[in-house]
Amino acid sequence: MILNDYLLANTASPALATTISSLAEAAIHIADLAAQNGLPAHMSGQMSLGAVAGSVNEDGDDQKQLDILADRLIQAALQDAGVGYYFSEEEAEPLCFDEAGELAVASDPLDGSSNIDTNASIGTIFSIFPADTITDNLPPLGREQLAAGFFIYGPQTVLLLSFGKEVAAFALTPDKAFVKMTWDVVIPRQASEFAINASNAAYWHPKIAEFIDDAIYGAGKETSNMRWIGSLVADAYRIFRRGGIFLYPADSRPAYAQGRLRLVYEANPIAFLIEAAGGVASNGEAPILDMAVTSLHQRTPLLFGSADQLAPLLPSTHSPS
Ligand code: AFP
Repeated sequence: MILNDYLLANTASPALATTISSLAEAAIHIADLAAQNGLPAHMSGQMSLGAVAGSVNEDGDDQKQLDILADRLIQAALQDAGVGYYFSEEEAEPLCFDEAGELAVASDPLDGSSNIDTNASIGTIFSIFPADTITDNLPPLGREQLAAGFFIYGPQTVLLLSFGKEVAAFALTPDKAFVKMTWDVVIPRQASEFAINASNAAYWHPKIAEFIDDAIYGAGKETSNMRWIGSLVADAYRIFRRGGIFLYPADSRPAYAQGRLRLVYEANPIAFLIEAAGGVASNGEAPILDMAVTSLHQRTPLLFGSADQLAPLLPSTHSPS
């Protein structure tokens, strides 16, 4: 089944189907650009896409050439689709394309951009919600998303998409069609792989430190394995494929009091997918999808993946259904 047929069969909203289809077209261009990174300019027309563009985003992150190009491609796609509002990690303020547009999109146009020049998998994360749920220029609770997904640009370009009930995976074929994969996207409740940036160990709060110590030295040491790619979409994709957990917790550094990842552009769409696949996604106290959005670029601690494996780090009230 190709993506557009899946969209027709799984959403009653033509606007939602058109928006996702337009994002897919933009993703094909972004994948092509990433694949040309570092080629002589006369071949690709682009300088090194991992090069710092000389600007910073609202979070103070250096913007790479591909960050900016991806943001522009996403903007053009959403305008073509008639989307009303666009919230981008790369834009200080929301953009209004059409006050009458029924949908709004939040996106991290190029997640993992510090990996562009290392040829590690990178991606585009998106969240779609009704434009009339925007309050004080802010998106609604993550639980009110109509759809969410991400494209991962790696050995394969794959779209993981959910409308809330299941997660569907689509691989990009050589003739540039997104075709549904024969993969039942379900996260096992128990697994033994964990993903965390261990270079931050000196700053972890005791609960995290004890949990990781147990995985390395304690009862879990025989089976545990660790992976950290440093690209959220790549670490998340592995968890969708074989389970495990991802931890980017708050730590004792002032700049990381709320972790590193952004609620609107990263945590909410990822959490929407994770819950639809039977996993859990938490800030350590409560479900990500129930977190109030208080500022556009707010950060949140982000723990997600296999429910039973993550349970020791979550309040019992947050035990997955
Ligand atoms: P970049 O987009 O700056 O590469 O950041 C990637 C990211 O937002 C997310 O994709 C990773 O999981 C996380 O940051 C990696 O953070 P550390 O570099 O602190 O490990």
